[in-house]
Amino acid sequence: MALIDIKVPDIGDFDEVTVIEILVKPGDIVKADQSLLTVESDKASMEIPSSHGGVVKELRVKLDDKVKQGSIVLVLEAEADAPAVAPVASAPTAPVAQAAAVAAPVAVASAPASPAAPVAAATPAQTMPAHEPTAATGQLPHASPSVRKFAREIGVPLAEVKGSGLKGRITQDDVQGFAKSVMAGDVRTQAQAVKAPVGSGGDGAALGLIPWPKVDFAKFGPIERKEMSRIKKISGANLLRNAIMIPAVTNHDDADITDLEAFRVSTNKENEKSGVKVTMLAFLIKACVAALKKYPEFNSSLDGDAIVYKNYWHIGFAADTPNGLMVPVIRDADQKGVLQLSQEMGELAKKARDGKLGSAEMTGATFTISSLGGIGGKYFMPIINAPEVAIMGVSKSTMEPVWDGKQFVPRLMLPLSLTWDHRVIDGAAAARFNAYLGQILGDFRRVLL
Ligand code: CAO
Repeated sequence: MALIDIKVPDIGDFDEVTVIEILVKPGDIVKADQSLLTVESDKASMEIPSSHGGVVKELRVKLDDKVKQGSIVLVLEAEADAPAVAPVASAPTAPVAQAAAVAAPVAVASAPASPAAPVAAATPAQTMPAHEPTAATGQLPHASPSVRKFAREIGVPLAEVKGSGLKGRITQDDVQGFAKSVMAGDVRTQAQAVKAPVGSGGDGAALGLIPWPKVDFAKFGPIERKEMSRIKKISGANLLRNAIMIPAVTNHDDADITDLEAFRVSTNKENEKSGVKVTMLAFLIKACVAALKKYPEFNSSLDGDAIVYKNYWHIGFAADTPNGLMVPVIRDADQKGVLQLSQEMGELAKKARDGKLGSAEMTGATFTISSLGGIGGKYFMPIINAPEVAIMGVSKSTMEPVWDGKQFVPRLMLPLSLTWDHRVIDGAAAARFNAYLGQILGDFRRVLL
């Protein structure tokens, strides 16, 4: 029987990696391709498999040793006539691994498990991918590929598991323990916390937050308890997810709608008998469509690493109903005039209030407008309606003194609040979008340009 040196194979772009886990000991019988140790760079971890089957005679590395390609890991008494195999390690989970196509068949790094990350099968053409942290903490959870695989298989989000091993390393027992506590209801995963809004049963523990305050309100005065409507529960869960997951920024601006409001009032006088009242919101929809066409990233959605630009303009508008907030959608708003938009909005808002909106009338929006103008207030920060990437909040217009270069003149100013997803849109684009929208509202003939 031959003694064989088992060496570190090609480890991609990394010069040196650290031994963080030794999975075998002298005397162990190993099979070809079985993992012998786990090594880690500052970016990822991977397992070093055995190129032969046999008995481990001598370990040549210890924990925390630095090794590189060609370093001898251990000496193996190989099985008689056992053929060597090209060492290929466990499957990665990061999408980035699919893009890596390097010729050498080597160990493949594991990336943090994420529910969103598609599982890619290991292929000999893959090499160690650069790590892209997808965990909510932004930290790469320390765990061996076998533990990652196990966590993936039973659906445990590794980023939320606390490691009990060396330097906080997550072991299989930690994963099992986490799964048990979720089943027992002691712990909520982030996905569960998002499904149930914090405050309505969610305790935020999975987000590392202190518990939601539990107060016996009756101790301080008389109370009345009412269950939330179904719509409120559903919209609450969606709003919470969108508020947590989207890096959102709001830009405030004012638009001069003095002339537009005068035109709206006179149009309504002329059309009194038609029964259709032209609303400011209909003009806003039309103006927003023009701005969306000029700045298409506002009419897009994120899909993994890609941005999907939509060549249709379906505009959602927030409607206040007795049962809670609803967002009916006006389809193909670019193809409709202000009169038709006003009429459709009136019909959809009535349906929303009567609880008669069909699901087709609430889906497919590419951008949303939330108008509180009929009620009051000055600026607010609307929450983006995912998977859209922007939303326009409109407040009540007021007469204000505006400097025209020579004097202050009374102008009707409309407060605009544009919230946008910073992953897709930059602040400069948001400022331009608002400025352009302001120009259109200031002189609606620009829509024709
Ligand atoms: N500034 C000043 N006045 C405004 C205005 C504005 N920006 N927008 C509307 N108004 C006026 C209208 O001209 C109307 O006045 P008149 O009756 O004198 O003509 C009055 O306010 C009422 O308007 P409206 O609210 O009936 O009509 P609308 O087209 O502005 O809005 C709808 C329709 C469905 C959006 C609205 O009824 C609604 O539900 N708004 C609430 C939306 C909401 O809740 N958003 C927040 C979501 S986040 O929780």
